[in-house]
Parts: sequence; structure tokens; C-alpha cells
Amino acid sequence: MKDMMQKLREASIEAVARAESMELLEELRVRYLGKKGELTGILRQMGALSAEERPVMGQLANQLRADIEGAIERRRQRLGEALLERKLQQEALDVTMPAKAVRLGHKHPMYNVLDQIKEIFIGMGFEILDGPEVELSEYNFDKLNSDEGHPARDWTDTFYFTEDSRILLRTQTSPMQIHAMETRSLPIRVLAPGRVYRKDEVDATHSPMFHQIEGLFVDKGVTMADLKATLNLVVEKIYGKGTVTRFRPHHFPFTEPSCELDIQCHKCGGKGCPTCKGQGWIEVLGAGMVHPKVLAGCGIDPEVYSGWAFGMGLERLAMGEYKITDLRLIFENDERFLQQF
Ligand code: 2U9
Repeated sequence: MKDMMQKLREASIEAVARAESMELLEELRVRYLGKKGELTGILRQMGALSAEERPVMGQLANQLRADIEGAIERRRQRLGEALLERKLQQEALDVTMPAKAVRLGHKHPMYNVLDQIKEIFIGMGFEILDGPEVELSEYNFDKLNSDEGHPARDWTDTFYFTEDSRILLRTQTSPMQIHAMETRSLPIRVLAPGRVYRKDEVDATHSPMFHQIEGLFVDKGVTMADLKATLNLVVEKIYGKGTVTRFRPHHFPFTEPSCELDIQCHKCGGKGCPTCKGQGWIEVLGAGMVHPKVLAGCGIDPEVYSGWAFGMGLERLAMGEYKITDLRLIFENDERFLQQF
């Protein structure tokens, strides 16, 4: 029996030392020390021993069990370390490898122009407005003195949501100023930039969605002289000191009198060139004194208060400033175009 135990010791210690996986180690434990294992098999024969031999063999068997268990545990630890080592090597990070470049975007060129204009007006005490793009016809047309029958109200020009033409996509940013006049206390100085929608086919100068910036100032005693002085100042800030302007009479339903503001072409000094299409002048915006009917419709007494307003297309302004010749480039977001700014 002693010999059998010695053989089991040699065989098991060697097998454990050679085991190359946790699974195999577990198989060996079951084979040598399990309930139906080899050591148990040897111990079953204890019955045949004398009363003196039994405790000696029992002690030897216990020692053998402890030794095999110890060998298995040491091997398990060794295999665990090797496994970890291999995993660490496989997952090793090369911290010296060059990092992937992070491609940073930047502000869209049109928003550079918008921010420049916002800054100018904020400096003059104006507040920037934001408002809904889905509006009531009442706010987009009626309260702006564009009655039924006005060409802009036609279904071929405006995106309506309802058969009764009551709800629409705003065609101008003016409804924001109507809301401001109805809800704010006087005087009012607001700048209203935002998207507007018109049923236009896309081409180099048209898009069914574009951006407008409108400004409004209402107080006691405001005159056309205030309008001209303020807009001349704004033009000088955008186009440089000494830029020559002219105000041409025009007609808008929401202003009376109305005008358009041109700047003298900075490229040719007014002689006529491709930049100004031979005109010598470049049209910048439309403006005028807020129509008394519009003021009254918002609960402001036109006998006491007066105001000026202007409106301009943001895309057109950005195209002029950056010499962009096709409106579609502003919306297509082609990186080759945007990266230039
Ligand atoms: C209120 C009263 C009056 C805004 C104005 C214009 C003249 C104008 C066009 C410029 C190019 C629109 O984008 S465009 O097609 N706008 O010429 N806009 S006066 O007048 C207002 C606005 C709000 C309550």
C-alpha cells in the first residue's frame, strides 16, 4: 500500500507539473483526489490492514492528499500568472504610436457674418429675438399690412399647412417683431434673424429656405433721419469707413415711406465692374418707417410713437462678403468649400 501511495505521488506530482491548462488541472484533481479517484481507491483497501498499520497509513494518505493539493494549487497559480502575462502582452498599448488627428470643425461662413451683425446691434442696445418658423397667416401677412390678394400670399409662393391658409411656414422674420410689439413695453429695439421659406426653385440665387435679418426700433419721435444714420453706421462697420451709400425710394406694404439702401461698389468705386454687374452700386437691404397701420394693429398709437425697420437677406450678404458666386454652396456643406473659411 505504501508502494502504491509512492507511485501515486510520483505520477500525480509529475502530471500536475506538466499540466498546461486550468481545465486539465481540474481533470487531474478529480482523477487523483476525487470521490472516485485513485487515492480514495487506495484508502478503500485500509480494511485489510492491521490495527497498528492503519493509523500510519492513514497519516501517510493525509500527507499525500495535502502534497497533491499543494502541487495543484502552485500549478494553478503559475498557469494563472502565465495566462495574465499572455493577455497583457496581447493587449499591450504602444503609447509612442502617433494619435489619430482630431478634425475640428469651425463656424459656417454665413454665421460669421450673422455674428458680426449681431455684435454691431447688441452694441447699440438691441436685443436678439428668436421665434417660431411655423406661424399664423395673421402674423405673417395681415398684421404686416399685406391684405388678402397680396401676391406673396398665393399658394404658389407660400408653404401652407392648412386648406384655409391659416397656418404657414413664415415667409419673412417680421412676425417676430409683431409678437415683440404686442408683448413688450416701449421703446423697442430688436434684431430678428432666422430661417424663412418661399416656394422657389433651387438655382444659383434662389432657395426655398433662406435667412433674413430684420431690425426694428420703435420710440417717441423716431424719424427717417434715425434710420439713415443708424444704417450708415452699420454699413461702415461691415464695409469699412467712408463707404458711400444711397437710399432709393421703394415700396413695401409694412413700411411708409420705404426705401432700398445701396452701397457704392468698393471694387470699382462706382464706375461699373463685374462685382456690381456694371451698375456701380450694390443693393444691401430694404427699409422704411413702420406703417402706422402696423403700429396700430399691435396696440401702439402711431400719433405718439413711430419706428423704423429694415430687412436683408443673410445669404446674399455673406456671398458678397466672401465672393461666393453660387447660393447652393452655402447649404450643401461640401467640406472642400467650407474648409476655405
Ligand atoms: C415690422 C415692420 C416692418 C422689415 C423690412 C424689408 C424692408 C426688405 C427684404 C430684404 C431682402 C426681404 O430677404 S429679403 O428678400 N426685406 O426689404 N424688410 S423693411 O420691415 C418690417 C418688419 C417688421 C413689424
